[in-house]
Amino acid sequence: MKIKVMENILSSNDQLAEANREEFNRRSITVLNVMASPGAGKTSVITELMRRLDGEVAFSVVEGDIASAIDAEKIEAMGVPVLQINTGGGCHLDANMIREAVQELQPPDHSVLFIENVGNLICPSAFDLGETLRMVIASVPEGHDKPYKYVYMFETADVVILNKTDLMPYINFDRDNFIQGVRALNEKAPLFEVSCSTGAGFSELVAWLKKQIR
Ligand SMILES: Nc1nc2c(ncn2[C@@H]2O[C@H](COP(=O)(O)OP(=O)(O)OP(=O)(O)O)[C@@H](O)[C@H]2O)c(=O)[nH]1
Ligand SMILES: [Mg+2]
Repeated sequence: MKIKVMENILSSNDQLAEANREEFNRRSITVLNVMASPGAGKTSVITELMRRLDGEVAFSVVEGDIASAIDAEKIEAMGVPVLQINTGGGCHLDANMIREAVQELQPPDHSVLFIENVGNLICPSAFDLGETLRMVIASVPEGHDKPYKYVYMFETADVVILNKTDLMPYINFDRDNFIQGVRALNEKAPLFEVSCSTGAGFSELVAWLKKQIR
């Protein structure tokens, strides 16, 4: 019975996600669903990308957290339109939340919308939001084994980012093993190794993002 309920929830979410996707396509809005563990660097990567592309394209951001507006305040301080969703305990965003958020935010045509999902590597991957691209961020302190454990997250990624590479000298992180784990699940997604602290790897990531903008 429980499985049936879950199937119904997912299929109604898929319908709403498809409607979101149609609207994003019609209005040429590039939507990135940013997913990662708590603290892996979702907000840091989003803010660094927006800083580097400042003036080249319009941005808006939806922030998903169980509680607080800490991340939304950081985005607001940059002068970027932002809407915070508090899920009140829910471990992921869903397509209906994004539909309502977009009605309120009204991102302009040809803009980029970042959706920072709730921090975890499990639930967010099961819920299509209607995004253009799924961005999955792993970070060095979490360890190289994450792709082997959180398979669906890495399997369905359109781009994988390894953040906090500046910490590589201090942490027992097997880079080759991490890359092998990602590639065993996902041959296509580009993989960028970056550091929000030093800026390493960002010029390549920015060049990739520019090519995705519609
Ligand atoms: N050393 C180092 N620290 C980083 C890097 N990127 C982010 N951090 C730090 O890691 C911490 C978490 O970064 P956030 O960007 O807030 O991570 P998040 O994934 O948005 O976190 P939640 O929204 O709480 O899930 C902050 O203290 C950042 O300053 C990096 O490349 N190197
Ligand atoms: Mg954050």
